[in-house]
Amino acid sequence: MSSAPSVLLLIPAYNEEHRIEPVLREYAAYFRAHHAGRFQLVVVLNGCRDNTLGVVNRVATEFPEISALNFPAPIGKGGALIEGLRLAPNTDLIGYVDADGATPPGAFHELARRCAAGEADCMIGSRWLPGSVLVQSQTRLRRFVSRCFHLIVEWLFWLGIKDTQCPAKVMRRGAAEKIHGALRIADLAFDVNLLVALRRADFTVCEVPVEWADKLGSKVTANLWRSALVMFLSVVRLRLVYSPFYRLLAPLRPLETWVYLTLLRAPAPRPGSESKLG
Ligand SMILES: Nc1nc2c(ncn2[C@@H]2O[C@H](COP(=O)(O)OP(=O)(O)O)[C@@H](O)[C@H]2O)c(=O)[nH]1
Ligand SMILES: [Mg+2]
Repeated sequence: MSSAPSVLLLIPAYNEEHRIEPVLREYAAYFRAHHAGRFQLVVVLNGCRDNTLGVVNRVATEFPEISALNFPAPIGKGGALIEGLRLAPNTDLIGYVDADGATPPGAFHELARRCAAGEADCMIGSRWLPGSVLVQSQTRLRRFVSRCFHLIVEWLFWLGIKDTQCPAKVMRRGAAEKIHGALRIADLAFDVNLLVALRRADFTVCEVPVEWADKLGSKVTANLWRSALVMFLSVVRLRLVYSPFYRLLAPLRPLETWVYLTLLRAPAPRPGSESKLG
């Protein structure tokens, strides 16, 4: 890869009209000043009930490297990233961060730089490794729930990754293209789906300490118990997807969709062909 790879940054966004504008401006300005290769920033929205799309389009008139992909259906953060990752063939590196600016552009750029240098096929930020800089950490309860989730994920998948949920990840085009068919989880457990798919396809994942500043207005913290339950169900589901019994459970799929959509008001997992799993 050349010394200045093209970078495509996805930002999933749901009702972010109050948080996203400074983040878009900071990222665009930073990459103009510090990155010699092509930089594209694509905000992937779905079902927003506010003016997030208007805000993104307004900033995009000043920064043509910014654009929006809007899906009216409630496809969830994971669903939005699955759609966004379809753009991988247009770039060398593709990654994502949250719309709230918790990951500063310099921290994301560092992940991209190390990925381009060949350190790993996918570089991920971690708030739980020594050396991470937490300008503002999450609430105590959120951190406790996060650690319980981590233990469950570790018990189910043995990933050896301390912070699967840090939304600062970047990977090589080839890795994103190869594992795209194995991405199913539309809710916030999407990151686990991504990491398991990468590992199963023998791509290398490297976790590095990251700079992080937690922001007010988190939708996860506002619905912590429901989000935690949905994520728990999704990782158990993912474990089953990779088990030999999964096909036997096919008749239960309509029930599963009903539980997600109606009972939990969460995006249902996306259907996929089992043969595409890594
Ligand atoms: N497209 C899309 N983005 C979402 C959805 N839910 C959350 N997000 C985005 O996912 C990111 C993480 O949400 P956030 O509230 O910051 O959660 P936290 O950082 O984990 O506390 C933000 O950029 C949200 O706008 C969704 O249903 N659809
Ligand atoms: Mg966030």
